[in-house]
Amino acid sequence: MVEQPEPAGEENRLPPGQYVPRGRPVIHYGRVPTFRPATWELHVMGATASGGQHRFTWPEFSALPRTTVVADFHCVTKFSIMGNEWGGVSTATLMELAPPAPGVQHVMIWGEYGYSANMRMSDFARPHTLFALELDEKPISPERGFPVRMIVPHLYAWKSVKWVRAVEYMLEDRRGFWEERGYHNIADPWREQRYSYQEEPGDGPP
Ligand SMILES: Nc1nc2c(c(=O)[nH]1)N[C@H]1C(S)=C(S)[C@@H](COP(=O)(O)O)O[C@H]1N2
Ligand SMILES: [Mo]
Repeated sequence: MVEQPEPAGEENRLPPGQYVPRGRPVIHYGRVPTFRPATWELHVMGATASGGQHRFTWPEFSALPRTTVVADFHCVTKFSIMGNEWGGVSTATLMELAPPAPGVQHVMIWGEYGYSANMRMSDFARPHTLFALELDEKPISPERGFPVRMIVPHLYAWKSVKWVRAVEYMLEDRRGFWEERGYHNIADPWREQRYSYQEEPGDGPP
């Protein structure tokens, strides 16, 4: 079990400007895709160590060892959902099976329909970042990303890509869907990195 990223205590668990709503909102752009287990694949591509693409079928991916992460979830629209229990495959497990080339410092996560989010390798590789298949011990629901979504609890939730289909290792940083549309390249809620105009040199691609 991987516990909450910092701060772990009950106090000051809410990042600046966030509130806890009633219920658990669902938000995404576009339609909920249909899961087709026979054709579903997760691709690991770009700057891999082998130079080739790795593919995991649904039977392969769903059989990988799983971990549990308890973490809060912070949307840039200011709601936070506290204490979610996610079950899934750690990014460490994926990186062992499909390692990046030396020098890879950035990654793009791709969802269905071309949704994407970029992050630094250091954020992707944190111990509580995972490919979640379960929320509160049940398979995650279709509208929350079934069968697999990314969970990056220490960054704003648009980085937690639902319906993940590919991981692209990148030698240079590139902006994903919201990062191209005015949102912050790094997206640390504790520093309120909401919008790209707040970026400082080195936070994002020029
Ligand atoms: N594929 C995909 N993933 C996505 C989104 C999206 O539009 N498409 N929206 C993101 C945003 S902005 C948020 S706040 C969370 C919402 O997750 P939830 O519906 O489980 O609360 O999903 C993120 N993942
Ligand atoms: Mo969001």
